[in-house]
Amino acid sequence: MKRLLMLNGPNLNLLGKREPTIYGNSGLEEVETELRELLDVHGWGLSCFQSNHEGELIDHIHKAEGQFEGIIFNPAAYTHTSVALRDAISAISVPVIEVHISNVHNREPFRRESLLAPVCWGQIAGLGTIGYKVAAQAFLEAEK
Ligand code: DHK
Repeated sequence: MKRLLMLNGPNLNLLGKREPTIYGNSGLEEVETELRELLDVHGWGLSCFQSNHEGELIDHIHKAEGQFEGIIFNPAAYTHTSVALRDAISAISVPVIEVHISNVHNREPFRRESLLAPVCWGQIAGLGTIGYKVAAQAFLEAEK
């Protein structure tokens, strides 16, 4: 069975409660369930992992090698700071799509830079939690 990994970084465990005007009202579990349902229709599986710790995200990226067709990754604040996550993505051959719920380009200037986007297949920002589904759709299309 083809499978995707959805990774979410720091503070995204608070999705739905955290700054809802920016990140929306849906909780992470709800987003995961909807994504699982979408993939299920196509016969694909989904694994999900959220962590507030950089090293745990790195470990999951390493372990993804050979296990998944793609990774949907919202690195949250690590997007703008983490050379270690960038190196982890570069170290594996599984394609990664970086997802941001908010439009990082119309917020504080420090959110405009992503250290990870240059080593990802693509980046989605500003579509709310729909962005995770758009990323899944891209992997489904690419594997047709
Ligand atoms: C989530 C965060 O937690 C921020 O640190 C990023 C991203 C943006 C998002 O839009 O999903 O800057």
